[in-house]
Amino acid sequence: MPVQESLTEEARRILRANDRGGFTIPTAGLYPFQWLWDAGFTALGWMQFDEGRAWQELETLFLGQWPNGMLPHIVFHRPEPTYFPGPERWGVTRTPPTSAITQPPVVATFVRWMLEQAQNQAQAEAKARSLYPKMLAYHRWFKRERDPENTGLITVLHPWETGADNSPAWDEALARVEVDPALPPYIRRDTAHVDPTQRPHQSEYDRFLTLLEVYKRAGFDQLRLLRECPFRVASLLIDCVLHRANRDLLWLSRRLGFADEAEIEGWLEASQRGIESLWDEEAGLYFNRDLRSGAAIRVGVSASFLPLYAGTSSPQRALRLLRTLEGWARQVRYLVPSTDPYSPRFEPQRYWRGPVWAVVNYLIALGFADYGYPEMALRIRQDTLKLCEMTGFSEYFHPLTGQGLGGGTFSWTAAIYLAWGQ
Ligand code: 9YW
Repeated sequence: MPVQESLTEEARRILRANDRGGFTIPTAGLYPFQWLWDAGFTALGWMQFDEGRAWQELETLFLGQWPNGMLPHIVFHRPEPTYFPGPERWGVTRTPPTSAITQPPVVATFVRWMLEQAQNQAQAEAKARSLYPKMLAYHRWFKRERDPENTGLITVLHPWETGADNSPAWDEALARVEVDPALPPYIRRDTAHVDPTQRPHQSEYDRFLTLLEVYKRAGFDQLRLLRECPFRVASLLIDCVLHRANRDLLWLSRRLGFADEAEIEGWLEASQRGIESLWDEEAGLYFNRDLRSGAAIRVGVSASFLPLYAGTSSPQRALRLLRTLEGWARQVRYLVPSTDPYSPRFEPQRYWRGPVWAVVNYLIALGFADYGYPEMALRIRQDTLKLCEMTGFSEYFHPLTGQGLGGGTFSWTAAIYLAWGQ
């Protein structure tokens, strides 16, 4: 299915309109800052028509990196009252202000892809070389502060870190977080921009914000939070994205002549083991894990297919995943719903509880292609392009009707259209 010229133009127009000078906001009003994994996808979109601007997106993102290597999930480059919680609520006194948690670490993978496809190789190599030590510091932070016992799985401390905030996978773990009775009052901004039926519930939001108070009380000390944080999960999105990012960091290390191979290979061995321990033979899927109880979180989500993208699955498991997704495809019109459509928790219009997200589709399709299933990869690509063509570049889409949901004129959806159109 060829992409439409006029929509390619529209996608570029969206990136330009959301450009705030060096960083691209996901969408005006709802998300007026720079988000970590959005920046990766968006850079790939820029790469299709303005390489210099693409590299700048990542350079600007790293202005928010902490001295300990952590790359925060939001960089608040300049004040914007339309979003909550902003920098005051996070209480991080840095310039630029940032949040205190991270997000799926896609950057090293995008740097590799950008270097591979750059027309201007000299520029790309110089940029990749200057980003490399920062990415290495970030990945070292993950290992040192989020997997100090070398379990092969990263401990995630907030649903926002997973990128899939209100996924039903977090329901029980989040319900165990007792809402802080002294939680400072707040006014949500998200439901002023988007229909509340497409957004998380209030009870979830209270817990999201309670966790911020927990971090502040712990002085953002990660090792202390590994013991004390009431929300601790292993997230397939984080682990699989990090595994692939480490493979790509290893590739970059070799390509650019750095000497960190042994260290990165050690991480990969551990995460290979960790991710494969999340396999569930009966369900034919990978499940997230609750690290407080140690139990598998037995609800299928779109991230359940990401070990293909990571490259950790065996061919047998890959075939089971294919069959599982074919089953899901009988229940919905557009792939890939963010929650198993057979699950009683499936809500086709609510955020990460059912709708289709273009960025996750991109990763899942790559995984199926890597394992020798080009038909499934093509089906996912075609569904994604069709959704954009039918209803525009929405934040997410209804998997039964194709309706565009959440915010409109969304940067990472436009970026995927550009990247997939090539
Ligand atoms: C929030 C920006 C972000 C994404 C997340 C998505 C949502 C809400 O929007 O987060 O308030 O941070 O869940 O994955 O990066 O697009």
